[in-house]
Amino acid sequence: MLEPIRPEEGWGVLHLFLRVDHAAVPSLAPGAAKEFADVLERWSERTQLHVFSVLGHKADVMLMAIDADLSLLRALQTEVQATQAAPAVRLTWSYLSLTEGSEYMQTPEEYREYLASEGVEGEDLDRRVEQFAERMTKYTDDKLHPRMPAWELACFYPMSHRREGADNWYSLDFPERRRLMHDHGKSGRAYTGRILQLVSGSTGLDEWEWGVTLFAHDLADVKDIVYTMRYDEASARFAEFGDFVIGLRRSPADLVTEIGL
Ligand code: 76R
Repeated sequence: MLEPIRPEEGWGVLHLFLRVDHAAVPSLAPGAAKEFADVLERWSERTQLHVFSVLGHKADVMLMAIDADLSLLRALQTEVQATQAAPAVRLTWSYLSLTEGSEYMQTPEEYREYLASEGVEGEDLDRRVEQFAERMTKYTDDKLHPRMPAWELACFYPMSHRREGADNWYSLDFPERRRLMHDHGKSGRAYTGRILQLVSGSTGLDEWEWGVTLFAHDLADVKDIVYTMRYDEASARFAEFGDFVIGLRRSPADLVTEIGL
């Protein structure tokens, strides 16, 4: 393995989309499907790898790999493509992003001012600010170093913020952007326990500005949150979306059967 390449901040998030060429399957070597499944199994132990089979024509397989080391993600990409199943497995799309914290969260200093304005003072004030700071540190750590649980469904789509006339996100001032993201967060929190989102940044890395991966137990919740958020000002005025891909979580062994390898 080559030297690790680790971004100063954030982990790499690599989505790989594979398609099966069924015409090539009959001439694969006998152990090809098993080798492909074994590679996914082995990588699941080595990194955070989420394996999905995909509904629709955009792909047959979606792999989502999250790791601090970009060399490792690159090695995974090679191994997935270089099994004996290679003649029937095409990498048709991919998406690269990095995990990131949020620039819009309240700082401990702001929280202190807010509490003081509510009449909190002395040791009580210090204690509450300290607790808040600890929560924020944990929050940022969770954002930068996510451990995504094995929920049954995934929805992936890339998005950007619009830059058009009056609807230019990047010419809004900071307080306005923060207000919009605050409202967005509030509407998102109504889905706690039903939707888990990983929004990873891809400005300068891929064609859109973020990759959005939603994990869910129920596909109706995916439809519901994306629909509801369209009405949030942050999305209604400022969001543009790419293709949507829906995946069903599978073990590597079930995956190869389901995709007909
Ligand atoms: O994590 C937090 O709770 C803090 C509030 C928050 C931020 C800063 C938050 C909450 N998001 C933030 C940032 Mn989000 N998010 C999306 C999409 O389909 C669409 O309309 C948009 C795609 C969804 C579905 C979603 C869900 N979010 C962002 C950003 C970065 C903006 C920037 O930096 O300029 C984008 C692009 C984005 C997009 N968001 C939440 C959710 C959900 C469910 C939450 C609540 C999470 C929770 O439980 O706390």
